Amino acid sequence: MTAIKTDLLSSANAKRQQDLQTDYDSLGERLDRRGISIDTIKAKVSAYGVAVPSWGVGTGGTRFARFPGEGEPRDIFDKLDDCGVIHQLTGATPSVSLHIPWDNADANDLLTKANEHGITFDAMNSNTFQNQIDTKHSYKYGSLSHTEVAVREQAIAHNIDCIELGAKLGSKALTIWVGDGSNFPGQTNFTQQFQRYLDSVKSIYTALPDDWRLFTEHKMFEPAFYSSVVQDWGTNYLIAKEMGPKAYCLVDLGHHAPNVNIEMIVARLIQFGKLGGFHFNDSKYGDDDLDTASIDPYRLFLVFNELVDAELQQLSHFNPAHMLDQSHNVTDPIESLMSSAMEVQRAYAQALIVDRAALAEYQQNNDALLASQTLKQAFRTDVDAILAMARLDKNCAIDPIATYRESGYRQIVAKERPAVAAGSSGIV
Ligand SMILES: [Mn+2]
Repeated sequence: MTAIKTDLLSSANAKRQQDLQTDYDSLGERLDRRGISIDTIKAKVSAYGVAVPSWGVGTGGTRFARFPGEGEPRDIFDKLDDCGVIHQLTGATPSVSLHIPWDNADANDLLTKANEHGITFDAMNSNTFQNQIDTKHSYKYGSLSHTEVAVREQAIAHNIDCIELGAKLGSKALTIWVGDGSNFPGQTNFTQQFQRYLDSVKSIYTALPDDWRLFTEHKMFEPAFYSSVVQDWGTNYLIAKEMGPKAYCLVDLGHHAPNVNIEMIVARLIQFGKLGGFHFNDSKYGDDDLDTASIDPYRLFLVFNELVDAELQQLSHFNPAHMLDQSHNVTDPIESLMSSAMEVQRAYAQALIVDRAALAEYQQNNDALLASQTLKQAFRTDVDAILAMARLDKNCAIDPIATYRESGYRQIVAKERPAVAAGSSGIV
């Protein structure tokens, strides 16, 4: 199934193609002077993909309220349709990450729908941070680290269910989501709580197929506000280390205190073979779940600078999973996700054109100013034409957001999908 009509896409591209060619040739000439082949960069960008979270295509919200948009997806099949549009127009999001039980459905039905859109399934995400209709025990006081064994066993069993469904879908990773922590000093014994968590994760790890990876994600706060059981990258690294070679750390850009040097955390995890991947988003104050690169595109570029450096070294165990994880409270989620996927590609392209030989020499000679300027030169380069040409080559949209608006997709699905009540908050 093609969600956006191909003749509409072709005519939208035809209007923009001549200008794009001029911009691409001009950038190619400038990069050539720096010894960089624009076509090589384009090929790498073209092969790059970032996974879309199924929950991202619904409107998010805060603890205050959620304001659903028109044509909200009603179930996982609507969500996969929306994900299909994002990939059709950007060519940058070949896979979708499911969250269970929100997205529970028959594996064959899920595969059929994904195949219609030419997309695959990325990491499976478990949910033991809220009670579900069929959960016997409550997660109010935690899940994998709960004081009661029955709650822990229920949470472990849920994670194993996620692996079993994922195995049928071709997924190769499980990301464990927990809300465990505490809200008051003294509420929990830090050591015992973490030990219970480790023991539970070990049970999940043991059930993991040999060709799967286990991802854990650190988060400084929320939903627990005094302490989180996996509060920082140090604890996250300890988990991966304790579990074994299939366990890796995820870095969610929003899960750090303001001003934390995230690119350095990334470098440390790469150095010790434990970088599992990313949840891309941005933040201004805390875990705001803002659109990727909407606040600090330079930080995203600096993260990719570390990734490209590792890619060039061809390190073993370096195969990070890339996913968007953000909350769209005031925008059309499809537009935000397309824009964010392109921002991630932009940071990658900019990092690819860093003059690494020059950088290494400036570092060796302690030339701080020119080392910094070398990164800035790449960051300041407008690589739009590279991304757009990579899209055009794949029959995607030169301008995905304009084409999406011209298609009227949102208005069409708004008629097919009746509005849902704005009851629940949209924490993601
Ligand atoms: Mn996340």
